[in-house]
Amino acid sequence: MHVQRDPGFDIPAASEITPRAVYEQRRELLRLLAAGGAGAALAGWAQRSAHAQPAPARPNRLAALPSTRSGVAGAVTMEKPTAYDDITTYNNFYEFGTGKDDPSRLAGSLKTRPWTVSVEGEVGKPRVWGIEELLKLAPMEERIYRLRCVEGWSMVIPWQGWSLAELIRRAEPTSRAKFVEFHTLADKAQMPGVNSRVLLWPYVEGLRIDEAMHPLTLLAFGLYGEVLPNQNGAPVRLVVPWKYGFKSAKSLVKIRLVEKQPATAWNVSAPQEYGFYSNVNPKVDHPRWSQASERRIGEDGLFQRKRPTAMFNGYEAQVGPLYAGMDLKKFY
Ligand SMILES: Nc1nc2c(c(=O)[nH]1)N[C@H]1C(S)=C(S)[C@@H](COP(=O)(O)O)O[C@H]1N2
Ligand SMILES: [Mo]
Repeated sequence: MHVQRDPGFDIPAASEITPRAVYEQRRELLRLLAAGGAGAALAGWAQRSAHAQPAPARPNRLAALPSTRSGVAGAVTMEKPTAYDDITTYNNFYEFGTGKDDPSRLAGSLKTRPWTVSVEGEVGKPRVWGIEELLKLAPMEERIYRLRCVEGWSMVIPWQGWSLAELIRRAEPTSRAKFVEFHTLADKAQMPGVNSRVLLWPYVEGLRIDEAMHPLTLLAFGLYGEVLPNQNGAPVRLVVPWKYGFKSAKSLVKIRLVEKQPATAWNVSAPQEYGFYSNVNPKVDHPRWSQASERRIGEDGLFQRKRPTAMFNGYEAQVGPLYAGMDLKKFY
């Protein structure tokens, strides 16, 4: 028999499969049902399960962003989500500096209202969307994705968002639209890192159109049931779970459909290190870092073993067909 399993993780302990909050919600539901009034109990249950992964209570909570679990194949990993504190204090967001704690210390200066995202280029219906319009464009889904950084670490992040395809479809791409370019904000007044020359600003990323239209490609507005903290790319960012983290551009302002493969910020800065595709691939090493295994943030005890990295970050069943027949050593 062929046993299907998520290749991205070793079988987790039972305590990892059911996060405590979800387990306790279930217990509460059973208790309410036993006490009678099943209708009211179920209504309350449905509402609460809109936050399957609640953010921890703390003084400065961000606005709630309710969502329901995604039905997209592969969108919810069974792996234990990384702690909210780790996800929001260990960041790469070079517009605020290159240190891991720079974004959480300095991104408070980012103004996320008003905010617009322009969808343009090879489309029949170009349009500038206000952030409030985007928040209502499609039902918010909870997706729990692995994120693998090319530097050799990974996290599991519960996002709120919807498939980027929803937005692209509404723009009506022309037959010449072969790639999608993502431009992020580069404002020296709000972003101290933009004064440095580490990268060519603005930060630009790109996908092939079929990658951009894949249901797993996410436009994210929140994490842990709240709007995105600035350091994670507020108010809206891309998340492409089968590619290295740098493809998931933060604080998007422009989405441009184009005919030719775009030049991307990382590919321009170091072409031997960062290819256009940048699919997670344990068999193709980065010149400075092995990609065969990874360190899970929050698990870094002295004796913590490294986890093996899975092909396409564990999303091979869903996205493998996009690359049928391609030499992934050449198209890295
Ligand atoms: N605009 C912008 N987006 C960015 C980056 C950046 O420096 N600027 N860093 C990327 C990298 S290298 C990673 S690993 C992820 C990290 O996302 P996180 O901080 O939400 O975990 O964001 C990506 N998106
Ligand atoms: Mo990264």
